[in-house]
Amino acid sequence: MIATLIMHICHVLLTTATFLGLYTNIVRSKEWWDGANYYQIYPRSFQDSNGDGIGDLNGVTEKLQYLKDIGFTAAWLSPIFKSPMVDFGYDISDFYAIQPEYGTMEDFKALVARAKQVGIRIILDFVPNHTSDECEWFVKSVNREPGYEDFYVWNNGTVDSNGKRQPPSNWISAFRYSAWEWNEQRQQYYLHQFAIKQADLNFRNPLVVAKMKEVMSYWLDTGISGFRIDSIPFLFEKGPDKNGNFPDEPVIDDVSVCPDPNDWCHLNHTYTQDQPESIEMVYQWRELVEQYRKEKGGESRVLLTEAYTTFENLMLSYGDGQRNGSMVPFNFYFMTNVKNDSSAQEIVDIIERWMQSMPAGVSANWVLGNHDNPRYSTRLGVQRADLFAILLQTLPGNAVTYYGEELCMEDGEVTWEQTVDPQGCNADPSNYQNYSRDPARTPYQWDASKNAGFSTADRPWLPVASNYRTNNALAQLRAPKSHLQIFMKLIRLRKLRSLQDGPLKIKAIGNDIIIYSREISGDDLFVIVLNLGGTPQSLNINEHFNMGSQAEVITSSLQSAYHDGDIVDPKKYVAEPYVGVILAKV
Ligand SMILES: *[C@@H]1O[C@H](CO)[C@@H](O)[C@H](O)[C@H]1NC(C)=O
Ligand SMILES: *[C@@H]1O[C@H](CO)[C@@H](O)[C@H](O)[C@H]1NC(C)=O
Ligand SMILES: *[C@@H]1O[C@H](CO)[C@@H](O)[C@H](O)[C@H]1NC(C)=O
Ligand SMILES: *[C@@H]1O[C@H](CO)[C@@H](O)[C@H](O)[C@H]1NC(C)=O
Ligand SMILES: *[C@@H]1O[C@H](CO)[C@@H](O)[C@H](O)[C@H]1NC(C)=O
Ligand SMILES: CC(=O)N[C@H]1CO[C@H](CO)[C@@H](O)[C@@H]1O
Ligand SMILES: [Ca+2]
Ligand SMILES: [Ca+2]
Repeated sequence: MIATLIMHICHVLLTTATFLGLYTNIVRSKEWWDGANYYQIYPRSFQDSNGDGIGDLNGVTEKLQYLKDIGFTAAWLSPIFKSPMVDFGYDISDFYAIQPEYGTMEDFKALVARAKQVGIRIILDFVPNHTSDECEWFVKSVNREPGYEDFYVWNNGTVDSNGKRQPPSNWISAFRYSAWEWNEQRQQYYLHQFAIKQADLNFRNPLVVAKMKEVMSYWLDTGISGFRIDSIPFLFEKGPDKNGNFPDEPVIDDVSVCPDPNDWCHLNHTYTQDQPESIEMVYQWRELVEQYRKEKGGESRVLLTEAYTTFENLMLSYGDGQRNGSMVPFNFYFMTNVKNDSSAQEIVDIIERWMQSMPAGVSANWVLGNHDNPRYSTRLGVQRADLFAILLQTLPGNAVTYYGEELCMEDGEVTWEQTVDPQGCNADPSNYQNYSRDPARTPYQWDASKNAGFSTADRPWLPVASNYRTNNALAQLRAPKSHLQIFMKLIRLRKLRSLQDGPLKIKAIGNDIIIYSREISGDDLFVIVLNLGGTPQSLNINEHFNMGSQAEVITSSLQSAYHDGDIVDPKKYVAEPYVGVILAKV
């Protein structure tokens, strides 16, 4: 099966190179991580190699060639470390060990070796904010072992007028309810910004900072190409005052937005999020990877950072003018603000704001999905999924793809009984669908066989989405035109000089049309036209970008009537409903 898949990919690669002249102008990028194509693998859902229903490292290893054939530069793996799995690996109990159900250290080494062979860089998820309460460090901290006493954020709490113990502050966990949990043994509360079993490390303790740097160096030594760092805004909380008290957070200004007092959104997180020290840590980690390269050689190691935060903080995580930070601060500004009903002008503004606000010498990045959000095919409409793939891949800088987006996978159906995500389980049967992240985590759809070829188990850990028989990788490789083939072409195009380095000129026409050009002087002129709306629109492209008398269709959305290689008159162009198209001046 795998062999046939790969054969099909080779076939596709040979037959899609219609615009041959273009492929000669491929530029060498400045650093490998600049202008790259990143792929997020959720290992639990990617490929199960041993039939236990859970994706694993050997499964990933098997599929590295497939990712390379699609054209990805690097893959980052959601956490693979030892964990009781209450938050599916974001609750690490041993930062130096592999979770047994995912494989062994030997399997991991084989994965890295195979990745080097095929030319895909491996990036690991680094989860510094918290550890599992089953982590040895936490157990030592509970026992107040020397060196570990203040590894976590501990506090006595208070006693109310009825003599009842109360948490130190009103802080709420991102997964609902108090962020403080009483520990009987130590007779103190500890802080957990996420699940009860995810105890926040105390980054105000230099021993913790040093320990986490040790963890990073350990994994860099295995030959990985960098880290994706989790939950930056949560690293630091406001420290206690001289009496050891933590301040309450104010309720949000407009309570009607989130009336539920147990819900995280009820409070204004002035003390538990976005403390300036958190970004300072990112700068220190950048220094670590730079220093590592100086000492050990090899190519540059990348940092990608995860932060749902203000626009200003996202820009600051690139660097503050004095110090460098993240190479790829995930552009969640794009992901959260591009909505199903966004107008063309709104999307253009979102893109331009990022482009114009970045500090000098860094590159943009574009993200539309991850394991915490509904898939963008579902969110923005499957009929527009290719259009958004075209947008993401033709903007300047780095593109980030969540597994399955290249197939336009949609959210799967997960019942209350099947849901396992703590954010879903902490809700109730009537509203878990508003919280559970499981629908975006269903298994990869490889082919039309049992469990979409993901697993031979009777019951995979999450059900496979019901449309897998028609929507899967193999079917898309065999079809004359498919989401995957469009996607592969986009990745190849992105390597061209005009799309790597050409400035972006972008504008909205009316409510629905986004039009932009990418061109570097002396090279190809590309014009991209996206029709967000459901009605066809005629336009004279030359009023915006002069394409002369003829333009070639390089690629377009699946449902488009245009074919790759068609020659069109730019003065009388018809933008079809929900269709994106890339044109090149002939
Ligand atoms: C916390 O409680 C313990 C035991 O009651 C007490 O010895 C300690 O002084 C308290 N710590 C603070 C900071 O109040
Ligand atoms: C949170 O508090 C800040 C000031 O401390 C205020 O400017 C902001 O509007 C508040 N946000 C919300 C959502 O209430
Ligand atoms: C930051 O990175 C730029 C290259 O992007 C480099 O020229 C500069 O020296 C770096 N600054 C520091 C403080 O490392
Ligand atoms: C997106 O908007 C269209 C109408 O423009 C609507 O038909 C569709 O249901 C919406 N999809 C979602 C996921 O909200
Ligand atoms: C789910 O969220 C939507 C949109 O925020 C809201 O309209 C709906 O009432 C919520 N449903 C439940 C069951 O909470
Ligand atoms: C996008 C992302 O990685 N989100 C993670 C942030 O951190 C929490 C806790 O570690 C996870 O639950 C999320 O999945
Ligand atoms: Ca398995
Ligand atoms: Ca924290």
